[in-house]
Amino acid sequence: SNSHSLSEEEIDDYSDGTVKLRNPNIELMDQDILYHLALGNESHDLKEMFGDIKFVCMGGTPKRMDNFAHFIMNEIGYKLPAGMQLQDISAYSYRYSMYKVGPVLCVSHGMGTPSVSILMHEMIKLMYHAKCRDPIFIRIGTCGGIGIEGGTVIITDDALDGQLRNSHEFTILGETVHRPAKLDKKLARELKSLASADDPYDTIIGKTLCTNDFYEGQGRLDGAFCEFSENEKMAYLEKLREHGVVNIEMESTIFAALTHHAGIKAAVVCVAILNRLNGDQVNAPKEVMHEWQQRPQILVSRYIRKVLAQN
Ligand code: R2B
Ligand code: URA
Repeated sequence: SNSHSLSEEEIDDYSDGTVKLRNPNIELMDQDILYHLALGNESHDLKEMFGDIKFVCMGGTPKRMDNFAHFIMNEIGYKLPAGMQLQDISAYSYRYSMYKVGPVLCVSHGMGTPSVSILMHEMIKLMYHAKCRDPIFIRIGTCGGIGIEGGTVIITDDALDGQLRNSHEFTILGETVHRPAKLDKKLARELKSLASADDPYDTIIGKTLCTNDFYEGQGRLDGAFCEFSENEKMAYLEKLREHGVVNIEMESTIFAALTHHAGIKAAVVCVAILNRLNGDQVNAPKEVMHEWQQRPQILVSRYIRKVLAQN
């Protein structure tokens, strides 16, 4: 047998692209129930159901992911068997919703870090059980722009926590643990390259601030509570801007940290639904909002089509 252990790079070279779990307990269990997805490796043939997944797209709301599933079905020309409708695979979890369109899995993740964290554990285990090869995870979301107009598409290059650290802070057995919130820079640049000069909006790359709250946590004056002045709020947003932060949302660090920890390539693409330098209330008309929310989907669809055309 080998006298030296393999370096991480060597393991990568020999790996078949399947997702490895950094948890020795799972393979010793006689069954693994993915409770919040209403799936399990004994109750379902996960390899048969999900083994061909190449792209996992996540967004906050069930409706947006249902919408994305139908959109991407049309974009990649995927046909359901005659008489079939897209089914919410996780309907009986009553937590998240999940739609499969050929190699694309569309999943809702709810709002904020805890909701995304639970989902990521189960999605990464799902990739493992299903023996998916080199799946790519992409979050398509909404955000507040900082000096960036509503309707602008923003690709995250670095996800920062509320203290501007490029990591996600976990509390595990009562101890604080930091994991790097790293996204795939090459994937971010590739997504950016798919923006078209003909798009009637801008697509930019920048740093994203991830907070644990929408109101006080994002420096809003319009929550149920506010104990800072408008000047203090504006000074804070200005400080963020000087730091290169272009948008604020609530999931990027956990999404980046857990995909990176699992060795999965990931990207975050959000549309700004307001410019926080102009206010706090989200007041764009619903038709405008609907059109804006399709923009990250259009970019991700171009990417998926490009990759599928190469294979
Ligand atoms: C963006 O929008 C939600 C808050 O309105 C939150 O999930 C986020 O990151
Ligand atoms: N999502 C956020 O987290 N913040 C905003 O301002 C808008 C959407």
